[in-house]
Amino acid sequence: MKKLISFIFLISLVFVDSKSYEGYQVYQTAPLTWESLKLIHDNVLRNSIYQIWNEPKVGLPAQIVACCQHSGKELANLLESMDLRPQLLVDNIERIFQQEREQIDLIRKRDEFSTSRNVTFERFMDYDEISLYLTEVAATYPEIAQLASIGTSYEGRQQNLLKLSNGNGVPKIGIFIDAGIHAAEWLGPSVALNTIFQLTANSSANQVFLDMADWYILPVANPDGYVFSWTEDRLWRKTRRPNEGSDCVGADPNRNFDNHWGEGGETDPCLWNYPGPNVYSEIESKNIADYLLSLKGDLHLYIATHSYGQLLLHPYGYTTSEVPPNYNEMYSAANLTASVLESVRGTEYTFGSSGVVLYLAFGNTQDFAYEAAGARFSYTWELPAGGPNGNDPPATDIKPVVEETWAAYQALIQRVYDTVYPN
Ligand code: 0X9
Ligand code: ZN
Repeated sequence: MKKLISFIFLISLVFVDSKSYEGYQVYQTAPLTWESLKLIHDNVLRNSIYQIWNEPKVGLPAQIVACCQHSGKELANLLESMDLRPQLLVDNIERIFQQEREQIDLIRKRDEFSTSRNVTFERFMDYDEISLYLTEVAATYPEIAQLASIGTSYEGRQQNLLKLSNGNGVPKIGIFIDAGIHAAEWLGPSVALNTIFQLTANSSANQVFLDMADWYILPVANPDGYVFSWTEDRLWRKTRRPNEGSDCVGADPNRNFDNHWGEGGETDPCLWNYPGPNVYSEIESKNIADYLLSLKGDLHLYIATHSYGQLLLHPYGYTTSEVPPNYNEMYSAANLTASVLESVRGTEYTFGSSGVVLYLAFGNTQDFAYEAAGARFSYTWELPAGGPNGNDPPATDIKPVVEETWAAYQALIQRVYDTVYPN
């Protein structure tokens, strides 16, 4: 009983004192064109009083956060002046986060200690729970699973990576999957954890994918940011390194890689996509880069897991005036993957070169893995959204998403394998 009480006390501590989004609103625009996307970038997102709810994408409505009613009205007027027909989508973000927290607490209480060393897809898992699960997998399946840290974060947390390999001598492809580089995107780690679950606890059904591939899975690429998004600010995206001369903390680790770094010209640390003061100012990005480079020659498929947008993006992200040499290969594999995703339960993904489908992004992991680490197939995988909530879906949607994603992985991996080892 004493144990139970201290456990309940502990979990209630997790959510104490976090930033409140009471009164924060989300405005949604009409679907964007190239012109209006540019207007949004130049006139709205460059103003750090507005926050992004999701990244604006051509063909989709933009969703922008303002606090609170007063600047909500100003935002609405600004969007109106751009002819973007703003509508109030969420009138109090805190209510959504409140429900999410209650749901997590409820399931934790229901499961008490029983699942503390297990994985769950009924709710999101925090950093410690994920670390514990990875340790447990490595201990339970020592013949195929190895836990390693690729390095230490700014605040001293491990970037835990699970390597899965049966080393049976059949030629293999190398697959690297990361998630959680953007802290607030909680759905990504769940997908990474399901991949681990499928290849271990469910290995009899999935044997073939261990025969075909060595897997390197990094479920929480940005641990400090991830912890901060659980304890302090649910919408936190970046790392947690303080910036000299600014109150704004961190940089976008997905803009900090040594591949066309900083060409977007963002120098304000308060921006959502601030690339940092220099290449690899963020130790988390440097650790990932070093690990990817160590796989060079053995790396065939790279997947950066993000949420959200239902997009399968491949290089280049830094230019629209050129396509990569094996564009057709990557495009066609994305096409196949999207068709499987649709076949499971109708989820429609858009696919193509990142810079064309989405927007230019410099110094990102997908271009780095492709150009510097030699991944023949390299994708940014933007998972589905949470309906009108935007952002991450309610916990009840985690299962269907991880399931459809696993089905799609199977087709993609077979395709990559057949391309690398034809006949
Ligand atoms: O902006 C990003 O880093 C990714 N989108 S997110 O909404 N998860 O932040 C997309 C990166 C993909 N690459 C390019 N757009 N070039
Ligand atoms: Zn992201």
